Order: sequence, then structure tokens, then C-alpha cells
Amino acid sequence: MEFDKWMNWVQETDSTNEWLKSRVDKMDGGTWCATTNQTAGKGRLGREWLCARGECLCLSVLEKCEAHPAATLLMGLVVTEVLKKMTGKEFTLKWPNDVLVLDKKVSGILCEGGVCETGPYMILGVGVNLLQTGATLSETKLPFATSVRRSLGISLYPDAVAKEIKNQWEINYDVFRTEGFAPFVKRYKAVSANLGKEVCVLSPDGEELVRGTASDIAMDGSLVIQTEADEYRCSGGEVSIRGIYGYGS
Ligand code: BT5
Repeated sequence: MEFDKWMNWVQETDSTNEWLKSRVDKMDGGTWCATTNQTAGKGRLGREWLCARGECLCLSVLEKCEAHPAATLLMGLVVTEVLKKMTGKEFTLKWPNDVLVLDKKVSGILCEGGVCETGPYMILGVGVNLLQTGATLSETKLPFATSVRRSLGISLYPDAVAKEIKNQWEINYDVFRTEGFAPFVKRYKAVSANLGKEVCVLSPDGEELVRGTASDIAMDGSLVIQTEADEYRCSGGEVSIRGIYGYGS
């Protein structure tokens, strides 16, 4: 598969987010890094992202702008729609950033921001489990993790998925840059795994902060939770949402 000059496909790296971060002053917005051999992948809040060699697509894009919580939601939406289109199967999004298939996590997104010589920057990293078998997945000891192959019996190849995510990101990010998240809310709601379900909001150390029904996605991408007493708005990055009856529900 041919990539244009903006896509840096590397044989192996610690983290594709770190690969871009260490070159941030020299690189333009719209530069990508991808690998299937990531040795120290990062999740949110200091957690780790496990990448089975050659079987998980790890992909990051650098944008020269302030990091925006809704950008994570937009990338989640892009990944969900790409996987849906490439497999013809149902994928959903657990707010804010987990892509699910058959109620298990197949992809996660990490947004990091900072300031470089040219001003603010944002790096969005995507991990997508594509080709892992049941054996590889059980080694991770993550009961809620799956791959496209494991759940659907479909083999999607990393370069094809990377190319499609890049194309769709560029089209959608152009709109996001000028109009924000509002134009995407309807599409986001259509693939939401949370809406209408009971959820609890957890602090980073697992303490339950709020419990209620996920009732809406606001125009800025916040998750609206209806509790018995009140309405609570949750904005990206600050919490984890875990369905009470299962991972995505
Ligand atoms: C995420 O964090 O899901 C964000 C993952 C982002 C990974 C990409 S890969 C390319 C780029 N470079 C990086 O270094 N990172 C990004 P979070 O919501 O915090 O979820 C992390 C949790 O997901 C872990 O604590 C595990 O429970 C679980 N997990 C780890 N690896 C997984 C995998 N391969 N599949 C499914 N779940 C996984």
C-alpha cells in the first residue's frame, strides 16, 4: 500500500505519540506515525496500551492546535465508522473514547497536548486490535479486550485501516476545526453504547462520583447524565464511565 509523505510508517517504536512528540518542532500539523510494533504504548491517566507484535495498529496524528476534549470524541467516531464500513458490522462507542464490538474494547484513543516552538499542539493516538487471536488476547489478561478478527472472524490489514482512518480524519477534522463538535453530535449519538443506559462516573482511583442514566451528548461533546436529583455533565478526560451491567452497557 502506498502512503503519502505525511504518513511515517515505522518498523518499531516505544509509542507513536512519543515518536511525534520528540519531533514536534520540526513537523507540520497533519503528520502521522504508524506501526504494528509498539513497545511502551500509553493509555490515559498513566495506564498502558498493550500491542501484540504485528497484530495491533498503533497510529498517531499531530495537529498544531490546542488539545480539545471533543477531538478525542471525533477520532473515536472516525475509527468506529471506518471499522463499520470496512467490515459491514456493528461497532459502538463507549464515551468518551472506547470503540467496542460485541460489547468488548477493540480500540482506544489517547489525546495529549503541549506547546512547542510554533505554538500549541495536540497528538491523537489510536490503538486498534485487528489481528489478535484468542490465544494472544488471553495473554493480556484483559477480559474486556477483543480484536476485529477474534470477534468477527474478519482480517483487516493495518495499512488499509491506517489509510482509511487518515482519509476520514482529514475530511472530518477540516469541519471540526471551523465548526467544533456540534455537526458530529447526531452521528456520535447514532453509535453511542451509553445513551439510555445506566452508568456510573468513576474518579481516576475508581471512586464512584455519580450514578444515573446517560441521557444525551451535548453540543460540545459532554455526556449528560440524569440522576434522581439533578443533571450532571461530564466533559472529556476527567472520568471513566463503566456501565453497571457490563463493559459497554
Ligand atoms: C486508551 O486508554 O484506551 C488509549 C489507548 C491509546 C493507544 C494508542 S496506540 C497509539 C498511540 N501511542 C500510544 O502510546 N498510545 C496511543 P484508556 O482508556 O486509559 O484504556 C487503557 C486500558 O485499556 C488499560 O488499562 C487496559 O485495561 C486496557 N487495554 C490495554 N491494552 C489494550 C488493548 N490492546 N485492547 C483493549 N484494551 C486494552
